[in-house]
Amino acid sequence: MIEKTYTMIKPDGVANKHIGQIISRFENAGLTIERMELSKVTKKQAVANYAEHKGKPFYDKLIAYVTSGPVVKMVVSGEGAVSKVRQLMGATNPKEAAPGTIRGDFGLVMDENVIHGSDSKESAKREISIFFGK
Ligand code: IDP
Ligand code: MG
Repeated sequence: MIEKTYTMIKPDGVANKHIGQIISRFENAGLTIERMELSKVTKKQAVANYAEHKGKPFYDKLIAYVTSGPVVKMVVSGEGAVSKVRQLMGATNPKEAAPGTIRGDFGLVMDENVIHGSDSKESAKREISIFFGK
């Protein structure tokens, strides 16, 4: 079934000039870029997006990092888009992410791991509305 997901190239991915290669990977995987915006994440958006992590030891650093510079916010669609994007991203920790995945190839450390992608259809719906409105 065709579905939508939210994905975002994080500040390190933009700063290290990986935008083009990441978008190419999505398109080569048959996914469609539906919406795209280069801008900063507001504090409010960051807090809403990462609500599930509030109180964890890395939370404050995560919010500071994700709001630190421009990101590329995207809505991507396609067959199984949520899991396809998660597969292309690779494991959360770049040190454990397989070669050939976005985090495996472009990431260095857990704190700055290149890309975000919704983890379920429900998260996707919520996150699309946080970043692009209803
Ligand atoms: P995900 O991005 O692969 O879905 P989550 O567990 O949802 O991973 O964590 C959200 C983000 O929080 C991660 O992408 C990473 O930037 C950061 N993060 C998660 N766990 C840690 C940690 O143990 N140390 C530092 N940062 C972390
Ligand atoms: Mg997550």
